[in-house]
Amino acid sequence: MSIVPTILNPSLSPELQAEVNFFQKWGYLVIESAITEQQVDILRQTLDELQELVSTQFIGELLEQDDRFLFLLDNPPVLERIKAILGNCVQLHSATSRVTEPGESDQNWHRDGPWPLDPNGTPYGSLPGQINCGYYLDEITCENGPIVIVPGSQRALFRPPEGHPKFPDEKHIMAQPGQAILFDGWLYHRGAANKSNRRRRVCLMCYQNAWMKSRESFSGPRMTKLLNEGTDEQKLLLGAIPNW
Ligand SMILES: O=C(O)CCC(=O)C(=O)O
Repeated sequence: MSIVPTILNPSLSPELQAEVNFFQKWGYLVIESAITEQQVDILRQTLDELQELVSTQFIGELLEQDDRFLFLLDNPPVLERIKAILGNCVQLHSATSRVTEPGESDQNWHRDGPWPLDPNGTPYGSLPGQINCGYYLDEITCENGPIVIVPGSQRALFRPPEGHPKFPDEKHIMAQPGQAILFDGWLYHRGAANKSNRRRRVCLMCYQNAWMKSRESFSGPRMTKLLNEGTDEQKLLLGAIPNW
């Protein structure tokens, strides 16, 4: 039997529909209680152990690194929103962690992909549907570096400016452990400088329409096992359908 969903759009409660409307307008959404305190502790512990081994700012293919990251793939509070926005045919683009050390400077404004944007899409639709989900594992403050966004910029025809000049309507999100911060990959965004004396840790799970190209191949041993033994939804998320 095919793992492709038979219905594209899930039916939404009024509350979920309101969240979708907010995301569509502003390009971001804060999900409360996306993971439990225990899960936050597990992610911190796992990431710290991993950092000891690799000591790089970014770790890619995060799900391949340790079983304790696996629950992030189809974490219900997040996946429910992702499917409400993108429809049921979704896949993972990448799973990454980023550890920003004290003294690290401001990131530049960026979009996550190079695809040009037109708010009207093409005559047939086709906006790039990619949503990143940040699980910030440390309480974010002005000191350790909020994620800075320009709400609504996901539909701007033009690319963000170079560097990190101030936008009058920029928003500094003080993410809290336990929350998940969803943002459209085409939203202008950047992490602010870490002026504190502690590391700032985030796991980033990026989802997209299942027909888009993923950055990761999901071909290591852990992902291969999930592709063989996981649920239909996990298989779809890992791109089990090799071509369309
Ligand atoms: O560090 C952050 O808050 C944002 C990370 C980010 O935008 C990225 O890794 O592309």
